Amino acid sequence: MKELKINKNYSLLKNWWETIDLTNYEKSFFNREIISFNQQLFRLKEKKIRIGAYGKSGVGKSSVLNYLLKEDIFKTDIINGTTRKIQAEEWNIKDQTLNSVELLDSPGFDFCDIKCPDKVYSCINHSDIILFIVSGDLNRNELNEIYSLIKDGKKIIVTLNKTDLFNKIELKEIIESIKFKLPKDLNIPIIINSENNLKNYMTKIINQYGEKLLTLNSLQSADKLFLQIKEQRLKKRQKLAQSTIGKFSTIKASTVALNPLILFDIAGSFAIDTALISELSKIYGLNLKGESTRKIFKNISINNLFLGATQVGVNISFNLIKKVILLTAPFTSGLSLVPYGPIAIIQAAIAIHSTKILGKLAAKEIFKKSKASFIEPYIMLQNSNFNETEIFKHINIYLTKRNSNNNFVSFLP
Ligand SMILES: Nc1nc2c(ncn2[C@@H]2O[C@H](COP(=O)(O)OP(=O)(O)OP(=O)(O)O)[C@@H](O)[C@H]2O)c(=O)[nH]1
Ligand SMILES: [Mg+2]
Repeated sequence: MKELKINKNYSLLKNWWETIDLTNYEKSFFNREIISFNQQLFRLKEKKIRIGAYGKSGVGKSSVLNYLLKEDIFKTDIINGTTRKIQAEEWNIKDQTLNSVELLDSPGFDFCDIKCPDKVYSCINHSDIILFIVSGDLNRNELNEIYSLIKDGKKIIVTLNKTDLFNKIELKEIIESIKFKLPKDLNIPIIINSENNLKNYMTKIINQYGEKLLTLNSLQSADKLFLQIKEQRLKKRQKLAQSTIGKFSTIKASTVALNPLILFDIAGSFAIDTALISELSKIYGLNLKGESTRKIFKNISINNLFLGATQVGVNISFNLIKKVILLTAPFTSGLSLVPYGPIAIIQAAIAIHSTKILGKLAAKEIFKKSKASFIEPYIMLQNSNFNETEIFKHINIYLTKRNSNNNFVSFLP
């Protein structure tokens, strides 16, 4: 049964990824993220979980991993900055569902001589579990790093190393202080690295939840990448949509201004409005026609009656003035055209203004329609059953943060 679930998620994700259809520009722009995600997808397929060690220089990251491996694989030294780049090693533990466990060693985040600190963070950020290693109470920098990992929705296990340097009372105080500094609602585990404590804890977590942590992290990585791609696409479309709306408002303004004697041409203006909606829908990849554009138009008109009320009022009063001018024209023999100039200009201005509003609202409607049309990693993540234990609280944090940060409205015209 368990086997099936990871396979199913893998094929869903893979199929989704194939529908994204990246442009060459996107491929080069998101190159690093795409590589990382492909690796994540590969690890999901191979059922290979990744655990990354992260922390300050010299806290004993390499030593802790060697302790788990029961072998001195990673170089350790009393001098800070021993580890200069990310290194991986396989950890053989007995597990029924996962095929392998990969341990990742990293340079200290505070070590000033690393070539690409961003790359280290990003690499660690793609781990399914992060062992945040400390050798005493948390300082401000460590806390900042932990908080950004939390914000990124990562699963963190704080590991307290070098415990032999403290007596029992000191150790208790340190743990209390760390607990106090960490967010209470997340219940981040603090595990002491002594004897087989960490190894037993990690083995248990991996055996019980490894498969799920790997799957959820893959969905999360997909969602993060998708958000970035989506944002960039929306920004590009925003420019195109803005110029299209501009073009249509000019057309409308000129028809109104060219035809000043005809009272606001509702049929003509409706044709322009629906053509605009249809153009906008093409920009947002929906390609709406006939009935659907009319529906959007109707939705907007009904929803925004109040918003447009003042406009309608202005229109009516100008139309009245026009009517009066028209009626009086034969008697004044053309004199009535004198005050007509400014009215045409105002009407044109109203046409521009209302077309812009219509365009903006239509884009919002079209964007709403274009959203939930296929299986997205976000929907898969939301529908996953991860509420049952304390282990997956980071996913809830991720989903909450994601929804408050990404409404995309600011990227619409
Ligand atoms: N007393 C004590 N020393 C330790 C412990 N673990 C590691 N050390 C020592 O701490 C020093 C640094 O250990 P490393 O494992 O190289 O630390 P690191 O975090 O990988 O350091 P960088 O790679 O430089 O960032 C070494 O001299 C280790 O022998 C421990 O549990 N107790
Ligand atoms: Mg090291």
